[in-house]
Amino acid sequence: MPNYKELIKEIANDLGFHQVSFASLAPLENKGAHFNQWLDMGFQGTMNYMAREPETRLNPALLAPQSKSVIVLAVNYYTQRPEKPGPFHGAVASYAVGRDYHLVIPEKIDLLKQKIEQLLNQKSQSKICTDSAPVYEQGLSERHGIGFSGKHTLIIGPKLSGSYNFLAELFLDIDLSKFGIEPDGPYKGTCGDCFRCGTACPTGAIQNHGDFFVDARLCISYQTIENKGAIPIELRSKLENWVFGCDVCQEVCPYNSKTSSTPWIEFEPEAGVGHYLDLFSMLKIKTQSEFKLRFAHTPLSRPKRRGILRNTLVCIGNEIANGQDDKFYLQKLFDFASNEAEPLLREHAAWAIAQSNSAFANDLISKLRAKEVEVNKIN
Ligand code: B12
Ligand code: SF4
Ligand code: SF4
Repeated sequence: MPNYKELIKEIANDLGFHQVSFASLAPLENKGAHFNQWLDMGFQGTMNYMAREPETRLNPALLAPQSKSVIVLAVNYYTQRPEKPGPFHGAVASYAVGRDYHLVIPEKIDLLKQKIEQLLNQKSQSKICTDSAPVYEQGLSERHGIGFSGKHTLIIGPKLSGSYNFLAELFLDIDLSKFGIEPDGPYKGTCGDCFRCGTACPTGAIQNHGDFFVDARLCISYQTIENKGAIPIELRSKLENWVFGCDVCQEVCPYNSKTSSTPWIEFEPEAGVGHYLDLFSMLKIKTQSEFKLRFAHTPLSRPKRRGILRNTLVCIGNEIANGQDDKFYLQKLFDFASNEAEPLLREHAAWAIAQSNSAFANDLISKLRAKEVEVNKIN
């Protein structure tokens, strides 16, 4: 019999997936306690979907009951971050600079599926997941050799392929064991004594409670992407310049020091929003439909206009706090706050103005108070 495992790995590698593992559908029993501890500590915040269907998350067979096999894949999304173009530019996390991976990855996996069907001469019902279903993607990846879990909780691949990777799964109703394909074992890697990610994290989100966890409520990625309400006042300055997501724990990781660039043009900055957003130009987007036109094909569509403009105002406020408080910028914020219909955005704009101690800023704040705009000044 041909070595089907190697042949399928070669096909997937040629498509750009640098890590390919054959996984078992058996429950992730050893991960149950860890996952439940994370939920018990409330670290999921308002991501209620994380508490739904815990049985499915820990038992991949329940997700696609007709499946007999699952292939786990990793693809690199990294492109080098250029210097910040100037003041009032907010940083977009690397995973989001190009086209939305929820759109790109399934297309590529569908190609892989067709090629597998040709190779095995067998049609298959399939299910493709990438951050889109209750699958414990990191647990599955860890158990079957995609990489090991770093203290920042992300999967780090072998041979310095690092952590700037998306994870994805192809569930098939073909019994691959009939083709001599058995599940892959774990890859053994370790962080050793390193805790650079935890030390560098601006908010202390990476925590050791016996196991390492991320308290999502403190994570800038959660606050800028998943949180639908106000950014907590005490976290606003910690967002610094991150307008969408955060890469700090990955930037400092030694396993990312030799990361190469993504093999797919879809993940290059030209295919999406790029590494930085011009913050004041974001404030010109007046409606959700205008926002959708510009961002629908990118991961930034998730928090909608309301979420992205809220983040934008926090980043502007942080630059103002760092001395960029010319009257010109403060006046622009005032005009925005005076004309914006959304109370959440008016409050964040007032907060941004209040980061300046100038007499001009104080005057604008008084005017906003007179217009009954909520003002939170403290940091
Ligand atoms: C919820 C979620 C979030 C939440 C919570 C993150 C978290 N760490 O729990 C928030 C919104 C904060 C988030 C942020 C990000 N996310 Co996210 N997220 C998810 C999601 C949907 C579930 C993750 C999960 O199950 N969390 C629950 C907790 C309990 O799991 P865990 O703690 O990570 O468990 C592992 C470790 O703790 C570790 N572990 C356990 N014990 C011990 C002990 C030791 C000693 C060590 C070292 C490790 C260790 O083993 C566990 C299994 O691997 C997955 C997609 C999916 N369906 O799985 C994507 C996913 C994890 N996210 C992803 C990405 C890219 C990100 C960001 C980098 C995006 C960004 N740049 O802003 C950040 C990274 C922040 C971080 N350091 O985690 C990728 C990660 C790819 C990879 N290489 O691992 C995923 C897999 C999506 C995908 N399909 O590619 N995310
Ligand atoms: S993404 Fe940023 S805030 Fe979240 S754990 Fe990593 S460094 Fe901390
Ligand atoms: S920075 Fe250090 S501790 Fe954190 S994931 Fe990388 S190797 Fe592990």
